[in-house]
Amino acid sequence: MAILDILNYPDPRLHTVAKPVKEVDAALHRLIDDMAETMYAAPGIGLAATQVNRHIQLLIIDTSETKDQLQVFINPRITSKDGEQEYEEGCLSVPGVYENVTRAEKVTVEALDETGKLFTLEAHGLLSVCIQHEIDHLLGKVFVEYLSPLKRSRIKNKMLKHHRAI
Ligand code: GNR
Ligand code: NI
Repeated sequence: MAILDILNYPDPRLHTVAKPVKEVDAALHRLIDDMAETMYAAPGIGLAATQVNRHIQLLIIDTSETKDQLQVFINPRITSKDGEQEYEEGCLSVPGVYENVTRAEKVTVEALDETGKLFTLEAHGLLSVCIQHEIDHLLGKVFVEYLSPLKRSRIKNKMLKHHRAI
């Protein structure tokens, strides 16, 4: 296993639209393992392939307290959305920034699991937020794009300054 580099906002590669996964093979399993190690080490509760500069429709999530309930979503599709909730979101690609975002309260998602089997999941609360946040990454969208232009430009400047300091 290996820890992968995570792209930082405003890296333009974060706006790449991911392509569907064609085959669930050994190379994909290796990427899933590496992404899991990267997510747990960060630590984070979700990671999209986009964030590690792999532009395929793959995301992983573990919202459990025990950090032993990895959920793998390949070629995910949201088939229904219901209600609204506001949640203070963070992102491994925008370190140190936490802002409220309003999203659907409930989502139904269809995806393939790590064995290539289709499953359907109804998610609420944090899991629902996380699924929507990760699917946005696959569409090339970062959560700061839901904020006002002023907030977003302040975050962009903060990130660029931080980068220069290294
Ligand atoms: O670790 C993460 N925490 C989090 C908190 C609130 C809403 C969404 C998230 S996802 C984030 C990891 C990440 O950046 N995934 O793309
Ligand atoms: Ni994120």
